[in-house]
Formats: sequence, structure tokens, C-alpha cells
Amino acid sequence: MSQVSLSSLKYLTIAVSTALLVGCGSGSSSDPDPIEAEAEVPEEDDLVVVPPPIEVEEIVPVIPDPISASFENNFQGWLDALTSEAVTVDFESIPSLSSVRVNGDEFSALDGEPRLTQTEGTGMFVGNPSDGNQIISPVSGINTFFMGCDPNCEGVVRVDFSSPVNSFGAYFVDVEADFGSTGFSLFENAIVPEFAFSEAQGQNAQSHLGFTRSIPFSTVFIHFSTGSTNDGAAMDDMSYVLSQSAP
Ligand SMILES: [Ca+2]
Ligand SMILES: [Ca+2]
Ligand SMILES: [Ca+2]
Repeated sequence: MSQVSLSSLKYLTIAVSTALLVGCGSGSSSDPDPIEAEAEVPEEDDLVVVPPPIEVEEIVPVIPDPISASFENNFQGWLDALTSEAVTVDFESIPSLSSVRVNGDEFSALDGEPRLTQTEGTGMFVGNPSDGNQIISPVSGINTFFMGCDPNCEGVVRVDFSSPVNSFGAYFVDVEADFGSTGFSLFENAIVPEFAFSEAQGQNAQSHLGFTRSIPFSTVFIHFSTGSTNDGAAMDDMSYVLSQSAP
């Protein structure tokens, strides 16, 4: 009697524990999986469908207009387009000589602290380069700004301001066959200026180039030919307008 009852208890214990293991295993693996699978699929579908149309629509209007309005030989038109009075660098703060080499920070006492850096050429000079075969008439005073280049190449000057400006302009003197490479660019390493003279201006002619931009900028590049073959061009009365008044 005692042997039978002991063996039957063992079988009962094994049967119950097996049933519990099987029941728990089958219950936990069959119930949660369908719920999780059904919940994940719709969320992924919603995320994939929504973003692409938004990204495509935003790419199109991102392309900015580099220059909003340009003025060639229309100084008064440029003045009328300004938002406030222009600051002018007349290059008269440098002692009068035929040519004085400058490093570009000589004009930083003015509002906007313009600093000039040569990016192409063999030197920046202020003065009056008039000599036997070339007469340069300054627009203001007795000095102009010009570059050296040996023997003939494109001169490029970078101008950096301490606060953004929205307008820029200058007079150029003696723009001739190199008119297409005389002007301004807002982009570094531009091969030709994005805004240049449309035709030759003539021997010793004083010609104004100016532009305004709806998006303020802090850097502008001045392009002009220098050298013996094209006999170069000088600049005077470089002007700009700060986009916001000083605090
Ligand atoms: Ca001058
Ligand atoms: Ca000339
Ligand atoms: Ca020239």
C-alpha cells in the first residue's frame, strides 16, 4: 500500500509540473506576440509616409538670391535704394604718396570696421598711381585704392565687416577691356564676379557699381584686373550700409 501510494504521488507531481511548464510556455509565447506585431506596423507606416513631401517642398525655396538689386552707373538709384546713410571709405586717411602699401586694417576705425584682405594679387596700395602713361583721377581727394599684380592677373580683395551690411558699392576708374572681371562677388573663390560691368567704361572713366541685398552679409569680394597688359583699374569711395544701427 505504501509503495503504490508513493509512486502515484511521484507521477502526479511530474504530470503537474510538466503541465505548468507547457501551459506557461505556450501562454506567454502566443498571447503578446500578435499584440506587439499589430501595434508596430501602423506606426512605421505613418512615419514613412509623412516626412518625404515636407522635405521636398522645403528644398525648392531654399535657393537664395545672391544680389537683390544691382546698379551700374546709377549712383543715385543705388542711393535711393539704401535703408540708411552709407559709410564711405575715401582712402584719404593714408598720407599722400603715389603708392603706399597697406595691410587692410587701416580703415577699421569706421562704423562696421571694414578690413581688407588680398586673396589674389601682389599687394594692396593706396595713393595715386598716375605716371607717364596712365592718369588716374580720384573720385574723392587725392587717393584711390589699387592692387599690384605681376605681370597681369586678376586682383581680388576680401572685405570683412564686424556687423552685417545690406548694400555695397564703389567707384572704379579706368575700367576698359577687363570690364567683365571688374565687380563684386559674395562668394569666395568665384572665378569671375557675379556682378560686373557690362561694357568697357573708357580710359580714366569713373564708373559706379553698387548693389543691395535683402539678406544681410558680412563679407564681399572685390574683383578687378591688374597688371601691365590691361593696365588695371583703381577703386575709390567704397561704400556700404550697415543693416542695423549700432546699439
Ligand atoms: Ca579718394
Ligand atoms: Ca587705361
Ligand atoms: Ca584699365
